[in-house]
Amino acid sequence: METDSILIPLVPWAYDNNITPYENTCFDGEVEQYIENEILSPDRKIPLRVAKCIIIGPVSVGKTSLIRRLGANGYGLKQRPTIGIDYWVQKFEVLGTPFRLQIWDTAGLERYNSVTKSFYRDAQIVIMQFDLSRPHTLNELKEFVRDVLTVNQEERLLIFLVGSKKDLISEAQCRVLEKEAAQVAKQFEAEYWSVSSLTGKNVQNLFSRIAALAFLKMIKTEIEIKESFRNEDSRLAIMCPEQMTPEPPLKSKKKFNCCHCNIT
Ligand SMILES: Nc1nc2c(ncn2[C@@H]2O[C@H](COP(=O)(O)OP(=O)(O)O)[C@@H](O)[C@H]2O)c(=O)[nH]1
Ligand SMILES: [Mg+2]
Repeated sequence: METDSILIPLVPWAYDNNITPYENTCFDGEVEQYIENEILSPDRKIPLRVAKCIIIGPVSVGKTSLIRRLGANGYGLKQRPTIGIDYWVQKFEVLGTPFRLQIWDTAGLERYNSVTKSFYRDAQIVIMQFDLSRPHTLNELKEFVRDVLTVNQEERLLIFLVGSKKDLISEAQCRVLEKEAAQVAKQFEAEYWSVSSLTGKNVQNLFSRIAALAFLKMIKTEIEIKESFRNEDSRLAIMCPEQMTPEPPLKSKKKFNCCHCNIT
């Protein structure tokens, strides 16, 4: 185990089970079995699974602070500065399997409306962030989301709507804003979270939930692909003997292979 990883033995709870399209999600028997047999089997090298997570939203809603707060918890978050875009890597260990979230930040480019397509491209997770202490930022978010969806296919994305700076508002104000946010979350099929990067409230829970759902989605896709190969193999094995046109007799006795049929 890597010492600086966040451990995820179970899928963490959603912030509010009524504001998520991913309710009742868990690591089921099929996933556990796949991990045990295909990933953690001693004779296999474990490939590193990485998911790209982008954080979008208006200037000053606290995007950079959210990532920094995750790093400040003392886990293995590393900053990788690039031109115009920063990305950080957070290590996780999900059900004993190493997993990484690559978290991309716009590095202030949103100010000039010049976030490039490469920022959005191939993202598996989108965090749409607004500032609970400036409710108009919730509406401003919609424009950013449109850009993401034009570059990525919607069904590939896990979407999270995050209201930040919870420490600046009262519980009563928070409840009102969460009702509004729930409607936007529904519109984009997103899961909602209220967080504070100042106090750290819910920051690690949010990213653990993101990592668990992203990992689960990746493993489910791997299982599906493996299943489809297995089905294709058995289909070919059935088709092969009947579809072979008889070969003329061979002069020398030679062995050759056709799919899975050994014909001598
Ligand atoms: N009180 C409070 N201030 C915050 C919080 N998160 C960020 N800020 C402040 O909001 C301002 C903008 O934050 P920043 O992370 O740079 O926003 P970005 O432009 O979206 O990356 C900074 O002054 C932060 O200190 C929070 O959770 N609570
Ligand atoms: Mg920033």
